[in-house]
Amino acid sequence: MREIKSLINGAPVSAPDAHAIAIVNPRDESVSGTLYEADAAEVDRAVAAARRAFDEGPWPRMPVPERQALLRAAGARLAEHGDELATLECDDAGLPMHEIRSRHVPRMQQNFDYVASLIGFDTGETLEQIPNYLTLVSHEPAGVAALIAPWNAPLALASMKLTSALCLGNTCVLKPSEYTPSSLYRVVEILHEAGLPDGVVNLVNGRGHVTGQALTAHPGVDRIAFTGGTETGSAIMRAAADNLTPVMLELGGKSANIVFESADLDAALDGALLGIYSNNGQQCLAGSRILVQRAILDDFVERFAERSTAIRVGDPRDPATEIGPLCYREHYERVLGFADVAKQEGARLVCGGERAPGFDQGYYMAPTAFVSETNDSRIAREEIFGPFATIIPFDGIDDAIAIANDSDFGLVAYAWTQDLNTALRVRNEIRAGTIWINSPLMRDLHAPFGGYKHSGVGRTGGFEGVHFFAETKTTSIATGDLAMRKVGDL
Ligand code: TXE
Repeated sequence: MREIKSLINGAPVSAPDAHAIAIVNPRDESVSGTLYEADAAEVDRAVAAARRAFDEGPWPRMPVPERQALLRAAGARLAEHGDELATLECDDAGLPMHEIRSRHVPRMQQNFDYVASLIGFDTGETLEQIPNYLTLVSHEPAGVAALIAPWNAPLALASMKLTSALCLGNTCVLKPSEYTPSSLYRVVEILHEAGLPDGVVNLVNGRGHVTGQALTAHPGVDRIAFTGGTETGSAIMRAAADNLTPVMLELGGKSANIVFESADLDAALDGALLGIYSNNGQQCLAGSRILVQRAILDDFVERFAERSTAIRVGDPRDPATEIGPLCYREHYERVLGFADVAKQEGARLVCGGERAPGFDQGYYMAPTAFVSETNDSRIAREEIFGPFATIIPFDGIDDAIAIANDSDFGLVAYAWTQDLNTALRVRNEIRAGTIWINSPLMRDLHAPFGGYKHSGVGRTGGFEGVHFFAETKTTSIATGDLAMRKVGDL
């Protein structure tokens, strides 16, 4: 049985009377360990450790080439532990093991390598256009970062936050989701084994309203980066407001995946299936509203149903599994509950809508799709965050763009068409942070990623993501004798 505590200055810590939470494996509902929750006092110790490492420790003062080498070494060491980390994550999150191993673990290493390269180019600016002045613009680490990670892809998402914060010399306190603490606990241990100085990465564990709230309201925190639900995002912004702590929020989505009649329909079908069902359907960038041009609707729906019902739902450790169990019971019940909502709303069942057949235990859901004639239904408006597609017919490009934009969210949009003008109109007129044309789920680490509207605040990735964790300093130096205006000189 695993024991998950806080890791402060590299050492496991927990109060004798800490609230204990069972860590449940969604595959069979067995208990695999215990999480000892950090209360406000323990969070305070973690922030103090990060503060000391920032104010006095070697990390922010380390020459860039040395910090680059340490980041690369840490990424490589984590990758060496890829099987171990993937197993821990699979057991907590229910994600297919082979997906974690082949996609999330390499992504984690790429995050370390990428920021190590990036900071080599963060050389500042020299401005010389105003005579007799030399002005320097430089970036300094902001201080202590609070990093709050979700449960749907802990290794891939938390490592992006960690690396963006660490690379400039910040220190941090990481709080994983209480449902998936195990892989990130091991990550923090491995970072210490790789030589990261004590206090640079501290870890606290616990529920959002206890540990998360204490961390985000803490006056010693200089930046907060969060990935999770939209309501939690606003709670965090409120908690940060008293201290005026800048926040970066990566929130939910209800993204349109638009299939035009001008599409390569085989590719569009593959892309639509991947867009909604990969990562067990639990991803912010899911193409969860599949908008299909009416002329091809019947054919598309028939083929979508055929492929969805053939998807292998099962034990996430089995290499043949394409969709594993959902992450935790309340979430599974909520996703399943949307099938009833859909029926009450008069949507047409295409496939699924029920627990996956053949399982007595575990949070397995059959790949599900409904056709909703309207974009005003709850299944078209709310983020469901599971293997649940809402298919919506449209008549022409104006209609498609209007439906796509008629959402509180604006994270991504996908469009499938062979017509250049259609693609460009989608690109220009859809209000979303990322647009994928004839392409599923592609993420270039150089490119900022984030949402319009309720999908988020700020961007991760590239300089924009890294500079969230920086203060920008401007220094002006007089380079010659200045004819200064004299005051009080009678
Ligand atoms: O996430 P929460 P939940 C969406 C998805 C899902 C819904 C709810 O629609 O159905 O959110 O999921 C911490 N102060 N996404 O409730 O609560 C929490 O402990 C500080 C989208 O499980 O947002 C965890 O570490 N922290 C998504 C993290 O926030 C708080 C990923 C995320 O959990 C807190 C996950 C508080 N007051 C869910 N309350 C995405 N964008 O990819 C909670 N937390």
